[in-house]
Amino acid sequence: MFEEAQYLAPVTRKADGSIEVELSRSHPGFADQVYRERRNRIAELALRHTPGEPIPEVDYTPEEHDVWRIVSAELAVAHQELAVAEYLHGCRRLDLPKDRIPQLQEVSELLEPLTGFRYLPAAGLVELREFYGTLADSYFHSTQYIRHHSVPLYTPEPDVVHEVIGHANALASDRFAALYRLAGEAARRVESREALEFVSKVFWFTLEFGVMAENGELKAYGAGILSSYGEIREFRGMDIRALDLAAMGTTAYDITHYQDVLFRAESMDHLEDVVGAFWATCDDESIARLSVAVS
Ligand code: TIH
Ligand code: FE2
Repeated sequence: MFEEAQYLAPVTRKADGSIEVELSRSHPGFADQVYRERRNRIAELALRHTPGEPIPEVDYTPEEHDVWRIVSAELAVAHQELAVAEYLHGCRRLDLPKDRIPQLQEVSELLEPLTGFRYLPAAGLVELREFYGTLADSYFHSTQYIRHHSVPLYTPEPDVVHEVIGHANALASDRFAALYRLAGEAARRVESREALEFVSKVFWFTLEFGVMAENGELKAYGAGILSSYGEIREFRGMDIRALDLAAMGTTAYDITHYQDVLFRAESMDHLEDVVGAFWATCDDESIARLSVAVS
């Protein structure tokens, strides 16, 4: 939840102190009063959370648990065929519930002994520097609501399916967790807004939407592909380009539809050597040089 932030529904406090999530007219839940009420309550919970305290529990409805059950079963099948081995390794280690939405506190407690990562609830937009910076401390800001039941295949809005099935399974792998941390360290190191955006775009085209060659086949490791059973069935037909820092850091993308440009790493080692090393060492100057190379 970060670049995605630009799509997130704004959260406002009304005069009477209550919290309102402003869904846009085009949101599938816009006309659904019950869903809107849920979103307001869940945002309120996140705002009440104090770091260090357990993450407040959401009393998900049977209908919401159904969405998780259906989506997670579909995705588990797709993952066997289309996800990279390192992600599947994370799935086996984390072993998420399939029949109900797990509480973020529970996800956090499953994850911490594996790689040290913990979850924090986010009511809405988390500022770029904050979202990435805290990755360096092994914290992942996560939304807690679930997508509207009318759009289980794909949502442009990050939800608990995306944050947990997409990201937590990756964060359960030591190798992916190390990459997330390096992205966080890079975000803390760079100073200019331009450099921070470059770092976040490299994250977008890798940990969010990255694909990888594996045994002669194209597999996905990006959380955004791995949480959408619409998109995961389509990514092999997209415009697949070679891994290229300058291109990833400067290519524009539209969050509201399937990503049509994807960058392919040749292996886990390749991803670590190029992107991991970039995040480990980049600064404003090196990023300015990379940006000039493509403009
Ligand atoms: N499109 C993803 C899904 O349907 O699970 C969610 C998001 C990924 C990245 C941004 S929003
Ligand atoms: Fe994400």
